[in-house]
Amino acid sequence: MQPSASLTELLARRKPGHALEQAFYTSPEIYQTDLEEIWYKNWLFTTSRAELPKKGAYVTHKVGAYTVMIVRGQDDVIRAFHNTCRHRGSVICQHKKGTAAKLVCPYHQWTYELDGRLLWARDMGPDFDASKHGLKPVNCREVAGLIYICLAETAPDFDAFAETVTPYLEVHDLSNAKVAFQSTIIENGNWKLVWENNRECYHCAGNHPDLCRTYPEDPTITGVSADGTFPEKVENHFNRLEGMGAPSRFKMADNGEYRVARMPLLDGAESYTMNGKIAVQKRLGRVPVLDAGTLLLFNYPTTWNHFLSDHSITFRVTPISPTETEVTTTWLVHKDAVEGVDYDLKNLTTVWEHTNDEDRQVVEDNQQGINSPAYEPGPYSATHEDGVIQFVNWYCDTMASRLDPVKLAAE
Ligand code: 3BY
Ligand code: FES
Ligand code: FE
Repeated sequence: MQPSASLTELLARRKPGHALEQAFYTSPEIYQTDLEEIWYKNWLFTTSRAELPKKGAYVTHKVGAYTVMIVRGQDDVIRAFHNTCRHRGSVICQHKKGTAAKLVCPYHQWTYELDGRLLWARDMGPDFDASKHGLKPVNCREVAGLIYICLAETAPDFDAFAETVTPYLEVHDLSNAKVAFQSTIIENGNWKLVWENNRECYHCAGNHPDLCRTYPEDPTITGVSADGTFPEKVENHFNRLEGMGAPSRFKMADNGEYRVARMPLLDGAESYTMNGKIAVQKRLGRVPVLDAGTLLLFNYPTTWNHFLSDHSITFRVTPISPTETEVTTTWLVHKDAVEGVDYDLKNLTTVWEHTNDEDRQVVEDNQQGINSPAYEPGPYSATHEDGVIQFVNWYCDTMASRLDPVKLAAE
């Protein structure tokens, strides 16, 4: 296949510790290969149980050429299906989200049960076997209220991730959450630039005045601790919170795909608000102290998250084109918290609304500069950008192994 041959070359000649060559951020062929080798094969975070609050609730999600619906059944099990009718292929759910008693195709009204079985198809003749025309399932797993899908026929292992993160997430009680607010923005940049930006705080002091009131610029907080050690202050935080029953210690997957750690915020800060105090009085979760910091979870290629002592925030990354990426941010609060009584929506969302917009701007400027023929990949700061180096290594290693599995197996 032509594009993968040249991509293999580009991967082979890349300079470690440096930004990638232009084509990785602009080429339609590499974008297509990213979709096929990563987005159509990995587990992808899509939504949370809180976004599907009752039986029949659904959300749809587009990933590359696929459109998927994620549905809460009569049995409260959350399932995912390809959003393409088994008659002549129309999309079934036309909306981003909603609630339905049955899944009815808008074209000729073939009607499916929430578990995907075809219930009704008008005048299809005596030989028609409805049981052979159920919706095509998509792999779907839930971990502590977070819903992941995988578009591959055979999904990679999910259990190791689920086992690692479940104890960390349990104390945040996401099954008792509701959505307080959701924002979706398009960043005019390649999805890898969105990630590279997320994986460092080298840019924070210069771009995030509101976030920097509470979030430490310290690279050991955002990064991946290349040498495996943490400053005494962070170690003390891990020990203090673990002693109170809130798992906190830094853990990362062997292949670098995910990392979890409960990190301290700046001295005295409790949550991502302008004054650093908690935003929600009826708190989500059972974290024993207000200054528990932020439980950071990233899982490539779709999500980074902040789980706080009073609320939680999920972020979902979706590629739209070689130079456009959607970022959906969801603020989760306790299901019984009342807006205007237990929390003020503006107070809850301001810091990350601003931060997202500031990140959009730097990602778009980054893309614009990379589009220039004069662009030349520069070196990452080993001190401040070890998280970026780690992301780029994960991306390149994953692509190389999937494009040339035979060679890798022989090594
Ligand atoms: O969202 C994150 O994980 C961090 C917080 C600050 C900017 N970003 C590096
Ligand atoms: Fe769905 Fe005809 S395409 S009912
Ligand atoms: Fe940022």
